[in-house]
Amino acid sequence: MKIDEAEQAIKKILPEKRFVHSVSVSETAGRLAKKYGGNEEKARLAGMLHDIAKYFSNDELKAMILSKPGTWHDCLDYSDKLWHAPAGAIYVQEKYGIDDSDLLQAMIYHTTGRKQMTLLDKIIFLADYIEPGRDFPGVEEVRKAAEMDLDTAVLLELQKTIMHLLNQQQRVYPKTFEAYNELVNRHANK
Ligand code: DGI
Ligand code: FE
Ligand code: FE
Repeated sequence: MKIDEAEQAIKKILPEKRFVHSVSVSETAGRLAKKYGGNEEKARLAGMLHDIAKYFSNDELKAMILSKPGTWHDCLDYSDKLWHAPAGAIYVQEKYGIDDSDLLQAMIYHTTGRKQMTLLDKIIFLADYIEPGRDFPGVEEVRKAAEMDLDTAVLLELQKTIMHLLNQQQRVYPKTFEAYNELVNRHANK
């Protein structure tokens, strides 16, 4: 699928605000890929598509997630805000025949992160958080980190997300902790 086609597709599916966010994540992801030696085209495509399932109903999301075997099924036991990520990957695979597993994985884990994140996982995870339209406490710190070092920025984002969830007394998906723990270790050993 070409980026223009993806843009046209999400324009039909998503409300204006989410469409603008997706285009912005796509651009930010392309920029990060260029900076950190990733595949720019793939990063832009993954960014464009990452939230494609954001407005499907919970029943639809659940059915899509269960339609394929996968280690992400456990997200159904956590916040329903997590569900659009794996469901989106399943949707683009079925609907557009996208079979690039690197791209699909980056979509699946764009909300939570995971252990052993690939370069593309990190780029999409970060681009989603720091795209210029985002405005929440702490985002500027992560933006600055993203200009210096990718892992430092991803770690900071994980830390802020976990703290936010704890402050709201919400559950934290274990893969988010796993991603955080792994990066903290790597950091300490630097
Ligand atoms: O889809 P977006 O709004 O662009 O961004 P997202 O996919 O990162 O956001 C989904 C929301 O999920 C975000 O507000 C944080 C929330 N969330 C709920 N439980 C968890 C969680 N995020 C993580 N990383 N881990 C959780 O367990
Ligand atoms: Fe999302
Ligand atoms: Fe997003």
